[in-house]
Amino acid sequence: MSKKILLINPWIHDFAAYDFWIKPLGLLYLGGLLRQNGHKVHFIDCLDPYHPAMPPEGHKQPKRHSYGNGKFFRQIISTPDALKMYSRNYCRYGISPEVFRKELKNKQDTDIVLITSMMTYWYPGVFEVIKILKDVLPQVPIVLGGKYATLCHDHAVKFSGADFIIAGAGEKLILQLFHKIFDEKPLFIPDENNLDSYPYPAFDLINKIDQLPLITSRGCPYHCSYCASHIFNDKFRRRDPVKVADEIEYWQKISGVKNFSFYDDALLVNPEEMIIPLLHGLKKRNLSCKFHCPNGLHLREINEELSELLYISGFKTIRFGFETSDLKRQLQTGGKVINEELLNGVRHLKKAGYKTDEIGIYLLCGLPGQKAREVIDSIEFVQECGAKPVLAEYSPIPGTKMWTEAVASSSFDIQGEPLYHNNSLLPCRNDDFSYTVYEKLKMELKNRN
Ligand code: B12
Ligand code: SF4
Repeated sequence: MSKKILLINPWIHDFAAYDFWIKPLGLLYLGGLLRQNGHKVHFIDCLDPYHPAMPPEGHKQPKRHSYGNGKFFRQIISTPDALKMYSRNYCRYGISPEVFRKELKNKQDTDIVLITSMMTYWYPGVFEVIKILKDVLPQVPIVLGGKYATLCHDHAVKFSGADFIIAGAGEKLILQLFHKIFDEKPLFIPDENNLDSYPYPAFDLINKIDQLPLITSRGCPYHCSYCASHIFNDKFRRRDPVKVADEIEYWQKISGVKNFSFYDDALLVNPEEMIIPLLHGLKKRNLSCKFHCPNGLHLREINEELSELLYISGFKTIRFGFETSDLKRQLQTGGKVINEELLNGVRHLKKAGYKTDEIGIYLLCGLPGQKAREVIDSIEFVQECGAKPVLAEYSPIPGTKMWTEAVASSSFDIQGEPLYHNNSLLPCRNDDFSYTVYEKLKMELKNRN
């Protein structure tokens, strides 16, 4: 029998948060699948920057940009005890709890709630949602999944208050859970080896679509020691580029959306398998799109042809994962890129028309044992190549190869308290690469731009 399902994208609690094309893609994929199985799906997005009941009187609307990124609503809240040593404001990003409660009160006939979770250190926003749910809809079972629920599974089981906690890709597991709780045999089970058998995400549930996330693959062929990609997907699987183009065309036709963000771990790898046919396909369909890649792209694949194709196809925000110019560390951490590839890549991108400021190069800083000199050299190398360095503070992740080293090097209890995974704390900083050095570098980069 058809069930009423409520999907919830929880608040972010943090010192800072910016909507860098953030959408709960995994949760909305599950929404699409459950709908295909005959259920009714509703959605509350605690991060909705356009919620009609917001902002409360006297407060401002968050500033948004035409590409679909921008600020969230924000309220200062009390800092958790573990972070009290910081004097910075700690905030709840998203709609107010009053507005959330009101929405819940209108959903008394809900049979089950599904909550997603993103960064491990954002769990307090998830817990607040669960606490309110237990108050307003006390009889309704709560299922928690997503990044935090997977990477800090034991912590979530112990402290979240959710009734069911699911680790990893949710498609198969949520159908199994429905069978267990409601004795519901699935009407439709997608083929995990064929990503195109997954129904489209339930994007129509988004209040106002200003951009949509896309994913053309799951997983990554590399295994970098600081990255959790393999924990979510042990194999690299891709969609058919024609089916991806169909999906882009579909969403553009029904919602008019022009801005899309790619969430892939390895969008450009083997370009002839995906990005080249995809972009040629879109060109034939005469679609006018703008693409944004806030998650790092691979530099190895960037040649003259691909650079031109990205430029003329409307890739407006391009960021690349370079991480460090130190060859030894490049090889030790997974070998996804070497210096020569950055140099050549930037040359091709510039020739295609991109300007220095448009080519963002992520540099990981605050890695266990990393010296300030390595970060400074990396910044200088990126600048010499003619691109823009973007510092990405290392967030230690349980289950990754680097985790043991991170635990040993951090002065924070990162094993016991996920709040200390927060990249903005620089959890694995040391006396040489200290917070002061980091702030100085960050300021210098800001002043240059
Ligand atoms: C896209 C992305 C981003 C986007 C935003 C995405 C978003 N939705 O918010 C951007 C670029 C902004 C971003 C930023 C950062 N990110 Co990021 N990001 C990702 C990425 C590549 C993909 C996430 C995704 O949507 N995947 C696609 C969907 C389909 O998968 P999914 O969300 O996992 O959903 C599935 C399951 O989890 C599950 N599921 C999900 N919800 C639910 C709910 C229920 C009820 C159930 C049953 C199941 C379930 O089923 C889904 C379908 O299979 C992941 C890496 C990865 N491979 O997952 C890193 C990742 C999440 N990011 C990470 C990091 C480190 C960062 C940064 C800190 C990087 C930095 N140093 O600057 C910043 C932090 C941002 C900030 N502080 O504001 C880490 C996590 C760190 C942590 N401690 O939690 C990850 C894991 C990458 C890594 N290094 O290993 N990121
Ligand atoms: S290439 Fe990127 S996504 Fe793949 S394992 Fe390395 S850091 Fe993770």
